[in-house]
Amino acid sequence: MLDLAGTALIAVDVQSDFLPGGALGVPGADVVVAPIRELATHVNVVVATRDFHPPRHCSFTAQGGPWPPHCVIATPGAALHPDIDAVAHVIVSKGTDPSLEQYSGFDGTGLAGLLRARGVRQAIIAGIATDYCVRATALAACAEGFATIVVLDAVRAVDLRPGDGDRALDDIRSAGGRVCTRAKIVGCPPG
Ligand code: VGL
Ligand code: ZN
Repeated sequence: MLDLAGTALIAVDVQSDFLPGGALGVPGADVVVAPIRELATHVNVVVATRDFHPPRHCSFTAQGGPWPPHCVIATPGAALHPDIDAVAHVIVSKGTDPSLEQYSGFDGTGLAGLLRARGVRQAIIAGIATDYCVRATALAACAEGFATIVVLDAVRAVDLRPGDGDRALDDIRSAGGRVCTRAKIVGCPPG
């Protein structure tokens, strides 16, 4: 059981388009929902980030980017999973500027200041995808000075190249973050 005083849970991009069946569906990613819901009951602040793109975002293949269109504003694919929406105190949108990619929930969103203003010193990070937005958000949390913990059993990777997810976790550890199971964080089996 970790000391969870002054802790925020950041649920990264648990959205229809990143869940199985979505435009950029990550296999098995729906497993993140239950542990996130459970962790949400132990922390002071729950943040949900969402990828929230205009129709011709620079990350889309038609614009020369690497991804099919996904998480387009005002489409069902952009919707947060309802169970995550239900527990979030703060929703942070990113990737809303057509010409900017923002994998990190801290990138230009004011999230670090918002968390500090609420007395947060520690960030527990979970969600999708380990090798993109979870990685970027966790590295930024470390750089902003938050004690950072990624929940091993509440993240899933795209793994475009095999091992990308594991390498992302190594990068987070190298930056001073920790990677722990949900049970290790809250010290008990799921309720
Ligand atoms: C993400 C690819 C493109 C993510 C966002 O949330 O990890 N991945 N846009
Ligand atoms: Zn995106």
